[in-house]
Amino acid sequence: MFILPVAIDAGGVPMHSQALAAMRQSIIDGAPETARDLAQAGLTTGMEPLTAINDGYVPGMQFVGEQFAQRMMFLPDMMASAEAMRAAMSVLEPELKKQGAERPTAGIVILGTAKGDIHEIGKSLVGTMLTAHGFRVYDLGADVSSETFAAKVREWNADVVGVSALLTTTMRGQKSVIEILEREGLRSRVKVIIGGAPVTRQWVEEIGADGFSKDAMGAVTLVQSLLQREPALAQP
Ligand code: B1M
Repeated sequence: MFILPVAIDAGGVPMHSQALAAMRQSIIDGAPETARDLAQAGLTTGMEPLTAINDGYVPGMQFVGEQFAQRMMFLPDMMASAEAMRAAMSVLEPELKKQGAERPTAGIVILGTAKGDIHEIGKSLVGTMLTAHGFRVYDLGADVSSETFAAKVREWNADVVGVSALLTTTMRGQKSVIEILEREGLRSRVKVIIGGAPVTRQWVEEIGADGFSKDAMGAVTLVQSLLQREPALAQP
């Protein structure tokens, strides 16, 4: 069994730290019921949903990824962890969405994961955060063809299209979305943002995207900035 150390805040006082440590551990253990119960308990005790996600569940998922890379954990472990993450998000997501529900629409964003790529947790988190900040988000899911992205941009008159890719092999789907938008004369009317662990600034420049972000909150700042016609914020 893998155990992460308990985080202590700057003053040495454990703030929600046991709950956060348990949340991380529920992801590492691949325990959906525990993950869901802990999320519910966190909300009941006044924990912000974002704190639970960013300081509890996501670090657990990062740990699982590192273990997988070192062959200390295997595909079934990763699948169980993803299931636990989904269970936690099923509790936290509605809370986050509520926070954006009363605001007028800040813009229309289409999101999806590139063709051939079934990683969807990070992309869904980006969608949740955008929704919480007042954007109307159409989430196309995972393994989405470039043609579908373009068709939906046209159908929903989107302001922004966001393409996630977690695999080095599926990053080319991000390029292909831009190529199809150009071919169909849609590129000038929609901003294209990309994201996912392997995405770099160099890749953004190479394919001519409007920006990228390393995390979900960065994606919100990026979209806000792009829609204010300000220079794109791209994280290093
Ligand atoms: Co996969 N997987 N996986 N996997 N998996 C990775 C990505 C990997 C890095 C693990 C590793 O080797 N360390 C590796 C990719 C290596 C590479 O290409 N460089 C990998 C591999 C190899 C694979 C398979 C090929 C394994 C196999 O079959 N042998 C396979 C591929 C399947 C496919 O897609 N065709 C596979 C399968 C799976 C599962 C199905 C088991 C599961 C996905 C379940 C699901 O999503 N439904 C899974 C998981 C869970 C992971 C790891 C462990 C975690 C991903 C995750 O959810 N992270 C991952 C290792 C890792 O990332 N550390 C790994 C949590 C999430 C909150 O973070 O997704 O990074 P992330 O999203 C962040 C940012 O990237 C950013 O904001 C998000 C929130 O902060 N972001 C955006 C993401 N999208 C954005 C879009 C934006 C902006 C920001 O704008 C549009």
